[in-house]
Amino acid sequence: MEEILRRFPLDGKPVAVEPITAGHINRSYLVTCDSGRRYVLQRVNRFVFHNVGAIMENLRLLREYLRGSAEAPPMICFIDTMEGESYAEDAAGGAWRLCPYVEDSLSLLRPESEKDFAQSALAFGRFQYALRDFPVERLTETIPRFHDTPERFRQLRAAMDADPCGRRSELGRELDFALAREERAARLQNCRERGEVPLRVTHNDTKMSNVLLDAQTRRALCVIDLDTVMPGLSAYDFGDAIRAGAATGAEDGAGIRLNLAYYAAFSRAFLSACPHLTARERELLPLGAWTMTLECGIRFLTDYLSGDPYFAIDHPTHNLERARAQFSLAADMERRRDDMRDLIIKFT
Ligand code: GN1
Ligand code: MG
Repeated sequence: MEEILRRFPLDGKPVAVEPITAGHINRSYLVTCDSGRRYVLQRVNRFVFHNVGAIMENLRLLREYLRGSAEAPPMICFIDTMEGESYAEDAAGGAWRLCPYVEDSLSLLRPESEKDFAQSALAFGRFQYALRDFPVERLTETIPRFHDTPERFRQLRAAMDADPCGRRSELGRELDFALAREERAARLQNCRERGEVPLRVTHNDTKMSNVLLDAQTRRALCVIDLDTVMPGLSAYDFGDAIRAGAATGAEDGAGIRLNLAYYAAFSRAFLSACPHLTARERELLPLGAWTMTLECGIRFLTDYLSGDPYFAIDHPTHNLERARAQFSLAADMERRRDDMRDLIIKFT
């Protein structure tokens, strides 16, 4: 890592490097220099992101666009290498990038109050609003068909057929649950394909931990983890945030349900930050929450069947527990469908 750090223009000499454990995909480290300056060094997961250059180019385009806009939310800037590259490659083909650590900030795994969660809604909502006129076709899809739920079902079926670890036989109930919902789970994608809703610049990974809060005031400072910023639907960002934050427990927690008060707090703030959404987009937000939850469960289940090549796990059945938790949350959303719809109407 010393070798890699030498390639970046640091303010001082690095004296400590500690792993940051949040996040299932990239590996991140907190770097402290003798000057007191701190940085985040990150190794991008190339199994997940095949084209690191495209990610960095997307970020450059967004930054350039937002620089000129008064209402623009702040964005973290990566620091170019000494050779002027946006990331450094190591001998093993690893891709490393560096950004300043935002001092006095917090990244919460889950919201600790309705206020925290509403702050994340404002941050993601403002991000989407500030980019409402950005020409989406200029962005590269860093992971093609990322929230194409029917495609996620195809990947699940392929994993069921291949069954490389012999885990399929353990999964009766989980597979039944998912497959029984395949048709409804395709609705959002169908709306996209029929052009019922506009393609927006979306973040696509809107968990609470991807917003930095001011440690004192707990107001949102900025959104982070912009690797999956791509053309998408507003319902993806609303939906994934609800999936991750409006649950009664952790992402892998047994029997989690929908926290309706958190759902309400998020909806109110998100709608206030996104006055540009069309009536049809607003109508699809609850379906987005359910679809993102089911889809995430399917992705965890597919990874479990495949021997866990994608998501970092803490123990062998972790992805299975995550999938079960997401399905439990999706089932509860089915029971709360009317409430979810009514709250969107109320805050419109
Ligand atoms: C991954 O890397 P991280 O933790 O921000 C994943 C998201 C999932 C999330 C589930 C690129 O996000 O799509 O919703 O885990 N990111 C990617 O916690 O696949
Ligand atoms: Mg991410």
